[in-house]
Amino acid sequence: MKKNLSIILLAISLIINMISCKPKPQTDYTKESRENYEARMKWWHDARFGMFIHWGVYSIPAGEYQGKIYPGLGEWLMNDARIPVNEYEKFARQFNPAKFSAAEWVSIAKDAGVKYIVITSKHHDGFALWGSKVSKYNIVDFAPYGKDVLKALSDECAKQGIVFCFYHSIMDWHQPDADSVNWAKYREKYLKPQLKELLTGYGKLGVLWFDGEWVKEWTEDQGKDLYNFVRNLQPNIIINNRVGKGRQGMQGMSKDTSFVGDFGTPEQEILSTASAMAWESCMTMNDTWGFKTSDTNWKSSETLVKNLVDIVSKGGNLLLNIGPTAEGLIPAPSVERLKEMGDWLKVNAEAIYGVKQLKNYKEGDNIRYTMSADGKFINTCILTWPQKELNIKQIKPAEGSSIRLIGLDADLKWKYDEKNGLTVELPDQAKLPCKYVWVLKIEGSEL
Ligand code: FHN
Repeated sequence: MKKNLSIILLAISLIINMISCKPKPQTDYTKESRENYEARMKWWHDARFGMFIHWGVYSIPAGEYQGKIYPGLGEWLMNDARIPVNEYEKFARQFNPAKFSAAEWVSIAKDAGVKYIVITSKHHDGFALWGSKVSKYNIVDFAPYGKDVLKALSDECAKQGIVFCFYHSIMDWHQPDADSVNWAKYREKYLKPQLKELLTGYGKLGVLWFDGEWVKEWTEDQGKDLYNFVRNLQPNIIINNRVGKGRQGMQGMSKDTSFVGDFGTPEQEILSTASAMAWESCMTMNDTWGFKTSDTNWKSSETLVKNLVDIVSKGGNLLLNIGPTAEGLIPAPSVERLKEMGDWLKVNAEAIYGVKQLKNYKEGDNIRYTMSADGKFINTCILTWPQKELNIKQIKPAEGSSIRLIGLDADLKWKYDEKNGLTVELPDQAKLPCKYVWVLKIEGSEL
């Protein structure tokens, strides 16, 4: 009797085991409803401003190899200087960013008004910034530093309320299997297992930002498969269009909606007009992504703020890059610019975060519009100060609307008629609340 009972119990436990070990059916997320897609994208649309971080072994040579400064991008040095894998590995052996502080990086981002951070978990050179079990070519096992910087950043982002995201290169200059003969093996035994580590070891991620998809081995079908692989591990994650083959060069938007990916990725460009597709411009502050000592061609803070305003008025996001040094420091010119952007955003936050797009997002070259989420207020962003008054034709103020310059506690005098439009008397320049791009908040509607 006792024996029979144990056999029955054993059989039950075997059945339970079989059921729980059965692979979970994979969902095809490329068939998601529009409603679901929009709900998933909401935080990202509201965020508007992200920080891109290109950091890796290339920050050691910083654009120079064997006494020669290479003209290309800092992070492309391995390719541009034709550095053999075993030679490049010597840089990895030295990677010891002793001054890296996750708390400081995230504070700088937070203070700049950034809402999400996208860091290169692996760039084209194949070096992993986390303690990967798939390959020893990583910051914990291969470099003297020996610590997982992604873990430190992910913990710090959670603490400071910043959404944490990864950039990941599909192509790989280090992995021997990443060639046309062994591509399937590289994809299944290396690329996906590494991604699984990232998607299961760092909490809830905001975005997976793929790149390096232009290699001939990569196909749209593989892109769709990878998209589903990622979303089956993190269903609410957002994935850029470089997961597939849709993007059209640096303009970055997908050829059409049949291509996989949640948003377009113009690179070093701002779309010339708004788009029905979600998009994010990724841009550098100088001319390189990865740190390069000789690159001092910094954009001014004014240009960066104007770019942000222009992008947001057209319904896009800005992903602004920093390239930290080999010591683990954010270059001083970047820190300075981020601080100035943060100062501007502290005053003008309501014109940027969570806003909606107008049908006509601009008026002439000097005005960009955004609209409050409830549709009640139009933010009129003035790019060049017009002195005494501003005349605009595309906005009709609500009767009795008080018109104010954001950051200045005073009602401005205005008049409106159908023929001449809206004329607002502007405050004295000495009283302005910021150094560039001023915003008039108008209760009213678009004509
Ligand atoms: O080759 C990369 C480059 O190094 C950098 O990462 C940029 C960022 O968008 N993307 C690639 C080129 O499209």
